[in-house]
Amino acid sequence: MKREAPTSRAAWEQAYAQSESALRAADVERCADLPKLEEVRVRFLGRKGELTELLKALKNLSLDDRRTLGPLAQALKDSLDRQVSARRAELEDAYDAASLQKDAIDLTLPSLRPPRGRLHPLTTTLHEIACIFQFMGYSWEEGPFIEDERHNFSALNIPDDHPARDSHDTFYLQGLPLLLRTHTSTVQVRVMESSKPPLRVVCPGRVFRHEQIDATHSAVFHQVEGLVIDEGVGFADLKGHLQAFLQKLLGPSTQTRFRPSYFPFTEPSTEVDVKCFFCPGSGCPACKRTGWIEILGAGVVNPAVLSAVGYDPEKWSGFAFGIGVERVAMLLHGVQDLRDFYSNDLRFLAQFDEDLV
Ligand code: 2NM
Repeated sequence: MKREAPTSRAAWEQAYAQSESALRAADVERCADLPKLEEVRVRFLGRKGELTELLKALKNLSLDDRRTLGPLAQALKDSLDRQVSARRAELEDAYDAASLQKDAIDLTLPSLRPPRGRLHPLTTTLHEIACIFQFMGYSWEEGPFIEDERHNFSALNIPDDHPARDSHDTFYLQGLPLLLRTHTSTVQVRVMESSKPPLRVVCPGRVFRHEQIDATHSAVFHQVEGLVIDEGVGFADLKGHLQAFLQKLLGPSTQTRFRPSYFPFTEPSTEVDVKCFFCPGSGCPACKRTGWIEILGAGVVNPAVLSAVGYDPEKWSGFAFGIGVERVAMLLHGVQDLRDFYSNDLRFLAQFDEDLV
C-alpha cells in the first residue's frame, strides 16, 4: 500500500508513528526465518521502503523541523539496521547448526583400513617344505610345466607300457609329442642332464594328472621332490635326511616308519609314515585307525635313471623323494576337502594368515 509522501510536519509525524508501530508489530527480533526478515527489511529500508521514504520526505519540511525530526528518523533506521543484522546472524547460525547436525561427518574419525592380501595356504606349505631342505643344503630348482615323454617317463625308467603313460592318467597336448608333467622329477632329470654330480636339489612346483576329482584328488596339485647324488650315498642317508626334515616340519618328537614300496625310478623304494598327531596312536579317522599317517614316498635312485642321464652308476649313487603339498597342508591345517584350496572362497582363505619363514 503506497503512502503519499508527507509534505507537512504533522503528516510526517503521523507517517513516522505509523511506521514505528508497524515496525514494532513486525517484531524483527523474533522474525521466524531469513525470507521473512528480508521482506521486513525491504518494506522499511529498501529503495522505496517506508523509512527511506520518510528520510527523503524530510526535504519537504522546514530547516527547524528537519533538525528535530531528522535524527529521530535516522535513529529509527539505525536501530532497525542493527536489529536486522543481529537477527540475520542468529538465523544463519541456527541454519548452519541444523545442517551440520543433518549431514554430520566426523572428520576426526580414522579412515577404514584397506583390505590386506595374504599368502595362500598352499604357497606357505610349499615354501615351508622347500625351505627346510634349503637349510639342509639343497638348492631350489624349477622347470617347465609342458614336457616331453623322455623327461617325464623314459629317463625315469618308466616303461613304455606303464599305465601312468596312458591318456587316462596323463594330459597330452593334442597332436604334439608333449604332455603336462605328472611330477617334478622332470626338473631333476634336467638338472642331472645339465650339471655334474655331486648335487642336492629340491624341485617344488605344480603337476598335472588326469584324475577323478574328489576330497583327496585334484587334476592340478603341487609337489616338492628332492634328489641327492654323491659318492657312497645310500638308504641310511635317505633315512637321516627325511627324519631330520619331518622333525623340523612336525616337531622334534615326531616318530617315523619306513615301509617297503615300489617306484620304477628307485630301488629300494619306501613310503614314509609319521605317528598320528591327531590321536595318541590309538586310531582316528585321520590315520584311518592305523595310528600312522603316510606323508611321502622315497627311495635309492635306480641305476637305470643314473645311466639315462649319463652318470656312471658305479661311481655315483643317490636317493630321491616326493612330497604332496596339498596332503601336508590338509594335515597341518585340519582341512578335510582339498577342493577348498581351489574354491577361492575368502571365508576359507581368510583363516590362513601366515608369513613365509
Ligand atoms: C617319489 C618317490 C620316490 C623321485 C625320483 C626322482 C629321480 F628323478 F631322481 F629319479 N625324483 N623323484 C621319487 C622317488 C619321487 O615321489 C613319491
